[in-house]
Amino acid sequence: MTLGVGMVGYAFMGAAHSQAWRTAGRFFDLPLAPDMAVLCGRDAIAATAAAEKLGWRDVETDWKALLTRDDVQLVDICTPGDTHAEIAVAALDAGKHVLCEKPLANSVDEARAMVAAAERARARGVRSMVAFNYRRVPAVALARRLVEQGRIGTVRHVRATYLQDWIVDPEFPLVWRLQKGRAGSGALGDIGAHIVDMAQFVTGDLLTGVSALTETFVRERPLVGESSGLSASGGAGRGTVDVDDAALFLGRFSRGAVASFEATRFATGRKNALRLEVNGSAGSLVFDFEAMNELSFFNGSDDPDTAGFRRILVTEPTHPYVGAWWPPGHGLGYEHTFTHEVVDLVRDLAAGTDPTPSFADGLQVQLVLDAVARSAENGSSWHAIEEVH
Ligand code: SOE
Repeated sequence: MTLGVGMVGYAFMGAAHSQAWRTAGRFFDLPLAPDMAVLCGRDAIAATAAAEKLGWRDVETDWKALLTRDDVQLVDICTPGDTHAEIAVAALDAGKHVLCEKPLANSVDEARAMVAAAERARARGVRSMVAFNYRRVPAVALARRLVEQGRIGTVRHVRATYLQDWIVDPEFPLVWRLQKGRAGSGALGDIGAHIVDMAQFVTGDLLTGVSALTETFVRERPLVGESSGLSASGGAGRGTVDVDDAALFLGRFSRGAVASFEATRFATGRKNALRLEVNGSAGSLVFDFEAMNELSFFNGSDDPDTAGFRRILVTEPTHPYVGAWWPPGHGLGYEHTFTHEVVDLVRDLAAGTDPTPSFADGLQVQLVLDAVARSAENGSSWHAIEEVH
């Protein structure tokens, strides 16, 4: 039996999801065979070329056409955040399963509407998932397993950073990720969402409150393409940046752990540096995406003479997902996380179980992002420090 997929959007995430749909059934035993039926993009010529390159059979230029195609049972949303809610709600109401890229939406209200649609659809056996792919890094899934087993005891500290530097150049143009109307926020929603979800996933706990600051270092950038007319700021071909370049926040988890988060696009030299450290009463775990096949583990009950962070090579067949790929020691990459996401989704659809992370999980992250933005806006907890002369 096949699962017909229609994908909307074909840029970075579209390419990553296409690779996942192409490979999932070739490395994992799946109860449904993904059929890459149709790619949807507004520009017919570009979408046709992308479909050819990425392996999609047909092309549509209007996403609404996917909702009436008999060869589409699942809509995969790989578009900027400003279209997630409209497409997901319509697809679910039309009886199509939905995989939606992160963050779930650009606002809490949109996310709530998506959760409501997901719950309506679930009652009819139509399911949904939000694509926080880093949950499916084997080392991250192992970290969650170890925390669940109590191997680090009670969680005291969570320390998460996601550092990039792709817009340090002030002449980098005002692309959609830098426009609030398209992306909802800047680094906060784009990469901050990942570390919020990962921290909650690994600890199995939820944030109950945050205190935050955000910063926009470069407030005007060149406009891109046809929009390079007079900009809001008056300069020819330049536009105002209305999103955060960096977001830093402190948080508390429901079971008492305290946390620090940093998401920035101005960590010069850091390209996609995602790191999570969890300190517990009996040990610690550290995941570093730049060494994504490893997990560092400190066992507090080790002999002090020989204690230290142990480097676990997460490539054994007993580790999550790894057994389907290569022999121990060979390792996986960023793209494999999307394949694992699709594998779990397809297995849930065939079993009639709810995929995770759910839209409700996505809403929970959206609530954290919203709290961070509100805290940063009103600076409620900020205490200025006088300068000693
Ligand atoms: C940002 O540049 C970005 O592409 C995110 O949008 C992705 O979610 C992340 O996996 C890589 O960086």
